[in-house]
Amino acid sequence: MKVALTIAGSDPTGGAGVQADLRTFSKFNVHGTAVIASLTIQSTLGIQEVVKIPPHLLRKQITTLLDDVTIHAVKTGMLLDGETIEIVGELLKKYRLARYVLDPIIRSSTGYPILKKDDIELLKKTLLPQALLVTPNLKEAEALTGLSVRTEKEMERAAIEIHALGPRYVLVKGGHLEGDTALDLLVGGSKIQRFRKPRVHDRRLHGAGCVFSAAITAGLAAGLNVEQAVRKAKGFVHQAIQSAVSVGRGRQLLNLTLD
Ligand code: PXL
Repeated sequence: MKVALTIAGSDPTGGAGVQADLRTFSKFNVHGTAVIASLTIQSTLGIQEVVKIPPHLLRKQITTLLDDVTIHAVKTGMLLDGETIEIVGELLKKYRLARYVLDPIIRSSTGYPILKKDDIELLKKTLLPQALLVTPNLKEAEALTGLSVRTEKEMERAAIEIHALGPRYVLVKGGHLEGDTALDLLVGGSKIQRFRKPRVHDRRLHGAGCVFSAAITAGLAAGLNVEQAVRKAKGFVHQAIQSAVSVGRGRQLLNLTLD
């Protein structure tokens, strides 16, 4: 059995965070393991509070699991501060986790701030160089580069700049671009590739980024290369968005129950 690991936040709605990651791993027939790095208190209406897991418990969760279980691919999601980032960076290295997808969560979809300026710098220094793939959305690409990232041209420039920081591949997600196409741009392996799907209008969503990076991670665990994993994940996310579900009064969640 292939095994994927998520090191991320807990989201009680099930739409994002480890809950969504585990369900996504299952859809790809990969066994899911999960280390909780932060707790969010939230509903579909937004985040009330976030709290980090104490560093010694984060470390112990990871070392206890990894001393036993072989992990074929790993993703990180909501890491709340510098101390958390340092521990994750150190342990990714120690356990030589090569198939690593970094979802650089800097703000939540509802605008709740997650990482401070210094934390972003630390993430760039300690996690980015270890990543096989990093998956910023437009806002995260702006925060990582200091550039404006609002057009296809600007996405390309930002992706190249982030690539120079050390990850093997960069996927800049253009889901929030203006227009009728959801364009994602993949830089790495000495080329630039574009992945397009028609935008699904009128959906205010929660968790799309988490599900996308989890789906890519599952594909990598199953043995796909980065390009294949991104293509398959994009199709999966597109379908899950098309049939998004309302379970509360706020944002819709991706439908992870499809056959
Ligand atoms: O969408 C980013 C995100 C990631 N992880 C957790 C979250 C959120 C957004 O709310 O709650 C746990």
